[in-house]
Order: sequence, then C-alpha cells, then structure tokens
Amino acid sequence: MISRDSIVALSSGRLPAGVAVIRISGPQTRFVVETIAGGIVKDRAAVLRKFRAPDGAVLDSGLIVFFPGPASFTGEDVAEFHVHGGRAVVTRMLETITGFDGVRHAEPGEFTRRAFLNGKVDLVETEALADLVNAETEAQRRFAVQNAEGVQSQLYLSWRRRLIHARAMIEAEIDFADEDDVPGSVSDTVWSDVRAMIDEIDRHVAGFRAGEIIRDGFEVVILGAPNAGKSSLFNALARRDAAIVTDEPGTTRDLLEVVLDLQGLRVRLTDTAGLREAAGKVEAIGIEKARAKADRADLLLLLQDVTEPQAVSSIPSAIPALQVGTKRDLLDGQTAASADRRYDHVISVVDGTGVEGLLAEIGRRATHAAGSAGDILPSRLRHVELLGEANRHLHRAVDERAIGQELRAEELRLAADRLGRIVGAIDVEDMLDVIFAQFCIGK
Ligand SMILES: Nc1nc2c(ncn2[C@@H]2O[C@H](COP(=O)(O)OP(=O)(O)OP(=O)(O)O)[C@@H](O)[C@H]2O)c(=O)[nH]1
Ligand SMILES: [Mg+2]
Repeated sequence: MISRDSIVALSSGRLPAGVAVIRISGPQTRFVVETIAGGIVKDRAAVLRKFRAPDGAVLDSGLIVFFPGPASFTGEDVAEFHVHGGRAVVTRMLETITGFDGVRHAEPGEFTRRAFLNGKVDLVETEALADLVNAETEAQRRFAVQNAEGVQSQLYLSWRRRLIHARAMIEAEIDFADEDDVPGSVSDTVWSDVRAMIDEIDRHVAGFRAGEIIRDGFEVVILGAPNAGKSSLFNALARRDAAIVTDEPGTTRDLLEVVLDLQGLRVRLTDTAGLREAAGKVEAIGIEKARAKADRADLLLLLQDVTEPQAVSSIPSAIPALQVGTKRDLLDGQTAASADRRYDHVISVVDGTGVEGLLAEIGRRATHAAGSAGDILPSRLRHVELLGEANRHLHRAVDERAIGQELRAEELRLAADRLGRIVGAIDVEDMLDVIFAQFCIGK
C-alpha cells in the first residue's frame, strides 16, 4: 500500500530529555531529509548534520538516519532525526517538518498501522509491539518479545494450515468418491486430527488467565475485620505509607491499590474496608466494594488480629486464600508459637516478623498462576473470542455427520477463516481502529 501522506511524530519519551527522536514515514521523507539535513545521506547510517529550516535558519544539529523503503519499519521511506530533547527544539522541528506539503502529524499507532498494511508485521505481532512498549515488568517484557517475534502467530497459522489441508483432503474425497483408488479411511484420519486440534485450542484458550496475569497483574486482595491490621500490612508490602492507619476500627473506607513487582511479575495489591455488619453509610459502601473486589481476586489474604480473633462472614470460597494472623509482637513466646500453628502466616509489622515470608509466598503463587516462562498464551480477549468461534465450527464439523461431507468441509473453512482473522491474514478492516487505538503516538 502506498500512502500519499507522510506522517511525523516524536517517537521518544517525555521531554525534556537528553535526546529526542523524531520519526517520519512516507513518500516525502527523502525530500524532507535532503532539505533539512542539507543533502542526501547514506542509507541506514547515523550521520551527524546541522538541521535547517527551508529558509536556512538553524534548528539544531544531531544525527539523521535514513531507511529507504521497503526495508524499513513501515515498509515506506522512513527517517529519524535525533535532536536535543528540549521542548522548543522538538516543537520547532515538528512545525518545520509538518510545514512541508503532504506531511502531517501521525495518529496514535499510525506507523505500526502502516507496517501492518505493508505486510511487515501481522496483527498479533502488532498487539505484542503495543505490549512491549507498555511492558513494566520482566515477565511482561518476555511475553511481549516472544509474541512480537511471531511465536503466537506461528501457532495460529500452523492450525490454519492444518485446517486448509484437512479441507482439501475432504474435498478430494468428495470429488473422487466413486473412484476406487481413494481409500475411505482418509477422512477418518482427517477428522481425528481435527478432533485433536479442538483439544489443543481448548488448552491454549485455558491459558488466557495466565496471559492476563502477566499483562495486567495478579490480583491480591486483603480482607479482614476492622482493625485487623490490613492497612498496616498493605503499607509494609508497598514499602510506603500509602494507606492511613489508626487504632479506630473503620479507618479504611475505599479500595486502595498499589502495584508491586514480585519476581518480575506485576502484582496488584488492594487494601479494603474492614468487614463488619454494623457500619455507617460510607463504610457500608466500602464493604460492598471490598466484597465485589474479592470476587475477582486471584488470591485473598484473610487477616485476623491474633490477640482478639474475629470471624468475618461471606468470604468468596472459590478463591485461593491465605490465613494470616497479625500483631504477633503482642503475644508472648508460647502463645505466639501456638498461633503459628493456626495460620498459614503469622506476621508483625512492628518487628517485621513474617512479612518477607508472606511476600515470597505471594510471589510464588503469582509465578505459578502465570504459567511457565515461554508458554504460548492468548494475549487478547479478541484472540480468545475468535478461537472460540473457530472451535464452534470445528465441533460442528466433527460432530454433525448428518449434514454431509460438503457442509462439514465448509465448517472447516469457516474455522480456518477465524484463525486467519486473529493474525489479520484476511478481512480485518473492521478491527483495525480498535487495535491501533491502543498505541501511543509515534509508534
Ligand atoms: N502491635 C502491633 N500493632 C499493629 C500491627 N498491625 C497493625 N497494628 C495496629 O492495629 C491498629 C489497626 O491497624 P490498621 O492497619 O489501621 O487496621 P485495618 O485492618 O486497616 O483497620 P480498618 O481500616 O479500620 O479496617 C493500628 O493501631 C495499628 O497500629 C502489628 O503488627 N503489631
Ligand atoms: Mg485500614
């Protein structure tokens, strides 16, 4: 696809910075570079130049790198101006470049969109690039890099190839049905392979939560009676005074969240209002929110003050939970030892007992829930939905023998089509705006 417009944007981060990278892509790129950098520059080499406006005024000096299409990120002519990262420098550079005919500011994700339209990356790789740009933890980075390199796409494409092959075999059998030399057992082999693929797809889809944990974080919710020491633990794990702590029951009313990086994984920890029946209006709303949050958690920390244990009701039972005794420092040696046997962890934020151990256990649970490094997992709900549709067609193909081989083959085509839509091999115009809206400008 040849674009008529050229697009330009600041591709590097927040200003001021040591260096800012301004990227341009499109047919006017070569002319813009020659004008601003004062003549042609060597392909794909960083060249030091003085940058000037068309009227000759010096803008800055810096490096220019020119990537002639199609061997560039977008597939078009692309150039990068590396300038001093001051706000005025960047503003003036952008004003100058957009002053050329046919050059305008890029929209979010527009460089990547052009790369996709020119066949440089497929849709899943595109989504992985967005994840890579947003990655904050090591696990997010590893997952995104693997998918940006096409590991996930390869899986979908290999299923798609198997289905195209299966359909060809079935159609061949239909065409040569009256001839003797085509063994009837071909279709048996094909259908059993399709059945196996249904299981493979199901197993892959089952990993979606693990992928979400890597991308969005493992949800840990602290619950317990008022004054159990929830906010104190929350602050200890966050290593700062994020929540107010007082000896008054009912201090915390709203949900409070911090994000931790545990063993390279993103963990979202939420402090909640103490659960009790008699509560004022605001607190009652807080308690409602706490329960709703707990229903969606991956792990609950159920806190109880070991000096005056209070039971709390209606804790969601389906969610894994750790029983945590608090304020261990207030017990003498013997009662403390007996408390240690009654809880999974007994902690004190005063002397620090048990806090590291609890943190390590949360990290282990998160790591376990995120699966093994290198697992191929669906990384978007979009993938899971299309995989689900593919599997519905495959089920119809293998289970509904009564509809005949021709319609069963058609179901295989529809399933292959859904897999094609995931990577963007076919008919995805309607999805592009949604996908590219996830990007920042300049990517
Ligand atoms: N000695 C001791 N006191 C603690 C410990 N943890 C919390 N406390 C005290 O217990 C009281 C309640 O602590 P918070 O952390 O506010 O309890 P909470 O569960 O958040 O209470 P609400 O927000 O009201 O539900 C405060 O006075 C804390 O200083 C501990 O490990 N040892
Ligand atoms: Mg609190």
